[in-house]
Amino acid sequence: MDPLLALRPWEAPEVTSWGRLPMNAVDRRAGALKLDGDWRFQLLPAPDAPVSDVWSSSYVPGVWTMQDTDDLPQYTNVRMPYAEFPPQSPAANPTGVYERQVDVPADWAGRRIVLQVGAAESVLLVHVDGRPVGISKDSHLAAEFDLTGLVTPGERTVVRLTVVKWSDASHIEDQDQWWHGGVTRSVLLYATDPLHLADVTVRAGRYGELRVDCRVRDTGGALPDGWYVSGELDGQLLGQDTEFDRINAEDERVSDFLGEARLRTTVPDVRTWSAETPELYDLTVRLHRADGTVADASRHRVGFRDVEIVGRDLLVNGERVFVRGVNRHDFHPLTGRTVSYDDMRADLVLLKRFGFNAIRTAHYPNDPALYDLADELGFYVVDEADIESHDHAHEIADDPRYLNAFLDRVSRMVLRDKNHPSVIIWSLGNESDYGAGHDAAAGWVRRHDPTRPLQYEGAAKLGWADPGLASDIACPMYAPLEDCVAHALSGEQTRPLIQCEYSHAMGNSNGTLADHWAAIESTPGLQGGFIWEFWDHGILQRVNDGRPVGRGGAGLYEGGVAAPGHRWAYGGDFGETIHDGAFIADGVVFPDRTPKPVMYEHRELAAPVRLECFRHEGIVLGNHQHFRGLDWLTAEWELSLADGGTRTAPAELPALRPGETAAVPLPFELPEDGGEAWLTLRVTTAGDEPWAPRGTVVCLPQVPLRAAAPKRVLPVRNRSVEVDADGLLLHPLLTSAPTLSLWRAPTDNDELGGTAPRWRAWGLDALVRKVVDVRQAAWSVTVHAEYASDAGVVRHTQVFTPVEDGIHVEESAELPDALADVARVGSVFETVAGLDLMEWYGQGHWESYPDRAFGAPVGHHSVPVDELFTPYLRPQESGGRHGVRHLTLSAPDATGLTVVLDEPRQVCVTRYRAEDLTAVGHHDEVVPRAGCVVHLDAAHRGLGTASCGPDTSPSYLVPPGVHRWSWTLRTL
Ligand code: IPT
Repeated sequence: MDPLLALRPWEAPEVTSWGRLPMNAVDRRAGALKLDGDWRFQLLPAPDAPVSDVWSSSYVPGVWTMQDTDDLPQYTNVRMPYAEFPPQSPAANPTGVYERQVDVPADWAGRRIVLQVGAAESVLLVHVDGRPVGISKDSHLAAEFDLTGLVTPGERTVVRLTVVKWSDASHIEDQDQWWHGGVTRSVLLYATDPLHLADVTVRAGRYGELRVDCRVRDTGGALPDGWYVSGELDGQLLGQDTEFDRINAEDERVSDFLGEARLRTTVPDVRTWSAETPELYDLTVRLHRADGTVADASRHRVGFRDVEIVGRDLLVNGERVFVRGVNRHDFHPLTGRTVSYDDMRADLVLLKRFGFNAIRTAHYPNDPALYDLADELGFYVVDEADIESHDHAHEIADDPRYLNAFLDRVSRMVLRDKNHPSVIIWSLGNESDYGAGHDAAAGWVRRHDPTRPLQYEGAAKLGWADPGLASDIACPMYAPLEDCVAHALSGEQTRPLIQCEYSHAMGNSNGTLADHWAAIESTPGLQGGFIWEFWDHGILQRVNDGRPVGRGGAGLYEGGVAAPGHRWAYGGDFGETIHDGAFIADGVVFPDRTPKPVMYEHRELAAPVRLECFRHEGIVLGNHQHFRGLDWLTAEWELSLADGGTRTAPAELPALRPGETAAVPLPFELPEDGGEAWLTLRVTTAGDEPWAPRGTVVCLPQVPLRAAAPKRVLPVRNRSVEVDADGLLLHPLLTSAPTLSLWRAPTDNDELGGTAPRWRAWGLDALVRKVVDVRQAAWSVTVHAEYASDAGVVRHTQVFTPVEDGIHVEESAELPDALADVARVGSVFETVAGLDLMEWYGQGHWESYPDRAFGAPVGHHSVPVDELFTPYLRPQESGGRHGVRHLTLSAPDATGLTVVLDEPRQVCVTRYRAEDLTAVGHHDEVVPRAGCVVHLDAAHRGLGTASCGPDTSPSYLVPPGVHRWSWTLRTL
């Protein structure tokens, strides 16, 4: 029997690898043979099933679960998709066998030849020409195998990769994402001289000090005499650290088999690296033979920066930086897990444009290119090891059989990523309880890399002030904001509090993000956090046969929406019986990377330039960055008058250092008329940034200049209002008269947080209106109606009064005390077809809700009705606009209607009734109505984040009692 199979490594947690080379930070991508492309492939029902002669093909890098096999993606969060207890796997264990021929270049004769498999999940067995080569686990890090002597330069060789899907390792790769199987990153074959750089460690500090530690080996055996290393930094030669050599020699630490050398320099006037100023230097390290010829070389991009924790502050280059982070998974709607360089770049560019400066690589090390991009574009990275044993966390954390795997995964990540300036914190993994395995791994990291702090949420659970050995940071997840503030004020805080996950972005969510940031920026000890998460992991699926579309699907989606005949699949959509539904759709971007409205909220919260209104003498402008001036920005003033349109004027940004403010004169003479007035500073990039072309909006800070004057309603006596026998308003532009609405299509937060089930129990989803009384006065009509809920009767009054060109509607609703927390109190009506454009004065133009309205500036906005709606993966309440003062719905021939509200209100205009959305699970199932469904809300519940974490705060709830609102309806 094959010795690799005989070991049954898929049920042996002690076996983390066999025949695998040690991890290192030498980049071998340049000059390597890329073995990507179609490989011969067959899928076996189990790892020990016989390999047949029947081959199909599979694309590498890629997962077979997204290609043409019957093993489809499955989504589970915490629970394992099978019942076997660790370290066991199910007997039905899909195993992919990949094979291809490789022509080994003839000029590699005499060289060391290495195969690198970028990533494979979850167990990789390697054979070459039928001979066993090695085994590797750790699905998100590369495995290298020395093929020297096994392959012959100038000849053709057959490489076989056998990938077992389920294993003991699956129990520690139980992350909240789709389960797949395959080879997910590129496969390379490269050659080096037998005398080679085994590893290079670069340390570069903010005062320009650079130290490069090299490890040298020779596969031939003992090192040849006279080898030495040299280094060059942006053309400047580095010096040999002779002190290091002397101490090594005196201590007799010099070895014949392991060469160690250290290079040093100090760069004067160094340009330091930070997320705002990602300055990089080019370093080349060369390994020479005694005659000076170069045996090996390694290139690195070096960022000079310091990270340290002082007291309860995390400092980058001595500055307490705010961590505006997001959790990012490797995801793509067509490939499942495999992401290209362009994909990663597009992810990071988008994050930069929306004010993010940090990434937690949830929950495993990412492709090496991601760290290069983070160095280059400027991100702080929490690099997380591939350990999540969520379903069996307690058993595994102290299980000695898994100890080796913990150490292996954490140490390999550190060995690979230690030279990246972007990596500022190591993370021991996610959701794996806390045990001796973590402390062992923490010990290894502290010894190997004392230059970075370490975090682990499972340890922080012990107590934020004292999380044991495994965390230098209090890094809870989804902690209530009050608790964070209380901790920071308690006098007991010992370390920075940076939430590793917060503000769960499932569906229409991220309520109270602005409250978080107000607290973070004003409370010493709080420094930020990482939003959960970047992606909605919807897989593009054909509706007719239920199969993933796969790599060929580019162009089958746009603006967050799948093309007709397709949809974004979530848990259960591939026929899985064990799954966790739409919980996989919880990102700040759609599966095609279209930003959700929360991105605009975030962009404004991260604004580098802020405004404060300074009475009438001027505007105070502040630089809210940590390291940069304002010279990279340009700006324009916009004055927006409720009754007078928008005016613009060029703005001069003062020269301000980080943290400084300056008063600037009011750029406009405020006109006497025009009503309510707001001043916006439209801030854009002054030149091309690596992540944004010149003119990209960076932020839109805003201050109010003048409040609205009280509105007067003048009844006209020569006209009347028509209502039917039930007291329902008759109006030529309305197909459904205004009635009371207390319900919204539940958001994911409403459902999972338990509010929607309560609303249903009260009967709010199916309230029946009963007219009590219709009273016709001289010129107005008063209608009393009742809506009987299971928590008591809601009384609703409408008074319709004719006014110039229209009808004024005054409403009140009285909610019994038991209806303590409803979705909304307001009017809903429907219009005739053809009113396709909405223009309004209020917040916008993107979607906003009471607790997610910081980033939507007040102004005049205009959006086609079809585009008001946000197509969250599971249809739910969406499309709302906060703080609307007046709106117009018009047809192309300029007919239509106007609504003027008594005060800024939450308004929602879409093509859908709440019940249309509630009835379906995906967007392809919901049919838009021809007319508009219009909600005008006296009160609307905040969104919160209760699908995972805190609900909205009490101030955003809709209280019982009497609500009053009024509005005027006019025909255009
Ligand atoms: C937390 C997980 O770390 C993350 O992977 C994801 O599942 C998130 O929640 C929810 O989407 S764990 C949760 C039990 C708090």
